Amino acid sequence: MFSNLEQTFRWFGPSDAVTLAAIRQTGATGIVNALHHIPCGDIWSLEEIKLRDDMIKAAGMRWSVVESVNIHESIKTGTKQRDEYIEKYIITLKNLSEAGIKTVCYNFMPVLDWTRTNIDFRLPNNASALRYHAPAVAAFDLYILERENAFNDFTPQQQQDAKTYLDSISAEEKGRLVNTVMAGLPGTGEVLTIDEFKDHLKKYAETDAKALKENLAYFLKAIIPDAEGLGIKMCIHPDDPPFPIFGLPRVVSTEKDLLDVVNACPSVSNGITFCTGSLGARADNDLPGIVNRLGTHIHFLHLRNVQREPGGSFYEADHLNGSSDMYAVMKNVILEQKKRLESGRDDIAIPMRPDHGHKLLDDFNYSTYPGYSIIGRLKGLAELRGLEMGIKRSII
Ligand code: DNO
Repeated sequence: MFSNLEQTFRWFGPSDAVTLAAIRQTGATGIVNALHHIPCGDIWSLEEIKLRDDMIKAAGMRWSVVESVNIHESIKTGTKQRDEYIEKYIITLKNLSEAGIKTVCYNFMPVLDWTRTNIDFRLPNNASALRYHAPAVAAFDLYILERENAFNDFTPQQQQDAKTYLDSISAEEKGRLVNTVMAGLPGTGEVLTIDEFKDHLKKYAETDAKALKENLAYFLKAIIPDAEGLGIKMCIHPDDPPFPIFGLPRVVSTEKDLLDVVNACPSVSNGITFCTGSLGARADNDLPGIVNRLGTHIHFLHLRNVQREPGGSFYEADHLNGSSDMYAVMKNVILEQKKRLESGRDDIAIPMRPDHGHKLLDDFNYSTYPGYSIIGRLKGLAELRGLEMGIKRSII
């Protein structure tokens, strides 16, 4: 029998209402963390990294994965300053490596990280989930942001649904929608104003999907040789949702996109964060098949489930239920571990985390980052580790 997946849990740092002591009780042994207080693009000093690492060690766990060292917008849009930011990025990687932290997650989504329209969507049992409601996004785009040419991106039916949705919500709900959509990077309390968002959009006027993909390849070619030398495994996180929104391109949404990423600079250091929740929002993403075909590049697993709804909407379901077949995904992950063992690789214990969780029970008494409640995630982790054990014992 080979080693299990490494059970990890995301922690947002000392300001997180979920403490390291609480996380330890979930059974997780690894922490997924970032220095969220350092502005995107700035170097993470060795001192700051060590300070954080010491906190995690003192709590009896290890800092397994950095999620994320975010990519400066100039790298995504390919401006003149990008080389300067790439140099800084590499210094951060050097410092992380020196501190012994070797798995680094990042994403290449323009301007916004993940996007939801409702962070308190009640399920029949009154648990609270996150939801992406396509008519709400369209309403925001067409009638609140009033983006130029936005009407071209929606069918007459979608425009009508957006209007109906907008007319049905109160002023307060409208304010909540704006705040939810404009929430910036996870781990920060930052919310963009509409004007700031419009300024960001302008910067993408010249950057279509083709250019964004080229800029990603440029970034990879620049950093991967250093990452490889440092023993760092980079793992790109897919787009969430995995399709373009607000006229912004998205280039890490499908299996083909992931293949383009790994082929842009072949190296063990150029890998993937396999996020079932992000990729699973598209019915045409064959999740178990992706693990089967691209498993060798997977350095980090985000396991959660979405329930797809008609018209591109979805909400976050229980970890084992929803539109994606978590059994089939887990089975192929275990088969990937077996392949690694047989080929002499030593990265069998792929770090995985229960991605997001519902708000349940006592979770309502804490203010946590949307999706990052403790009990909801503990439930997800417990289910996933049981699934892993059951499958492993029956097939190995
Ligand atoms: C959401 C997360 C994402 C993820 C980044 C990775 O909960 O999965 O925010 O951390 O996109 O860079």
